[in-house]
Amino acid sequence: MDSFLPSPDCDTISKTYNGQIDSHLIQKTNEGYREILPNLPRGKGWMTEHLVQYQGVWLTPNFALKGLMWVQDHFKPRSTDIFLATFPKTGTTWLKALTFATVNRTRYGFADHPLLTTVPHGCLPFLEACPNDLDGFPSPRLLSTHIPYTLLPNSMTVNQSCRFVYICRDPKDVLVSKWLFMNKLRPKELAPISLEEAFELFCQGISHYGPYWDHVLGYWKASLETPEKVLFLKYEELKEEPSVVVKRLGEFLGHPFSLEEVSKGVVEEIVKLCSFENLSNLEVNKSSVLKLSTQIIIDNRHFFRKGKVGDGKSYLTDEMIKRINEITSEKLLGSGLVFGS
Ligand code: PAP
Repeated sequence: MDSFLPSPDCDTISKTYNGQIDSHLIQKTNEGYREILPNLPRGKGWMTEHLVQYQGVWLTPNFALKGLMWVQDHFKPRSTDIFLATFPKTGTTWLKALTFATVNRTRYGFADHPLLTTVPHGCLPFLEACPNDLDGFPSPRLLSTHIPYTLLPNSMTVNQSCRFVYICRDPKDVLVSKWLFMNKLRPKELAPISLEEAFELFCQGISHYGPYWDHVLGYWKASLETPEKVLFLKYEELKEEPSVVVKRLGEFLGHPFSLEEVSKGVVEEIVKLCSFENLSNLEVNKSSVLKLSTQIIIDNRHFFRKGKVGDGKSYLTDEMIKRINEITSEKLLGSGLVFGS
């Protein structure tokens, strides 16, 4: 199978969104975008000055909103597509690495694996960022998205047998990881946002692709209704028992590990290759950058901070922890989904 997809040409993507490549469909999305933008509710941004609320979700007014509108209007899914769906800072980088390594395990040796020289985000394209490029990609396509399940077009969720792998994480760790990350990316002319401010915004749901709890619940419910289509994972479980989760991942993706592979330690090799310790110490992840658009260029090292469970609590006051736990219990009540304390 041929799943190693080259990193999208992000310069092209950004030109596309800026209207410099004059495709009819891009123009249509841009027209719709210009029409709705002025009337959308605004909230304070974490990385950009503002976020806007569209169909109940908070998005950056340029990149994320246009990306969502494009996907809803024009994306053509294939029944073989596999999407890694995440809310930012819940384990996207790790899940990308594990999925890529699992699906391509017969193709690459562990000594000269693409993940040793390419940031996981470069191995697996971001759906919202590459509208023009995807048609030419071979099947099965491995793509990632931050779009909430409920906002995906029916062509992805109902009419096709696309599969989704979702990973969630304790909201306290998501909040703190996100706050530290976004302040690094926030332009110098905007004052950094304080933890108190970030906390308030997060609790009100005003964060990229937020509210967080709605995002999680959308995929959680879909995983209960159609478990063959949506695999729901937790960052904490992955930390606790990575080999068990990787085996589940292989099974779900239609690449189950054989007894021989298990006895030869292939699962453990994948876990080791994709571990925080390994990836964060690679030269490419210490010194290269990811160009998501002409405006958004991110140092790869920012995707690897601590990679720990429970680190959020060391930044938050007892009062903050209590409040966020209460919101979480309230929002998840009756869903069957729980996070640790
Ligand atoms: P993104 O949304 O910007 O892609 P994402 O990868 O979802 O970020 O989340 C980053 C978090 O995952 C960071 O958590 P921290 O801030 O609490 O440390 C990052 O350190 C962690 N992370 C990245 N790679 C790994 C990995 N291989 N194993 C475990 N955690 C990881």
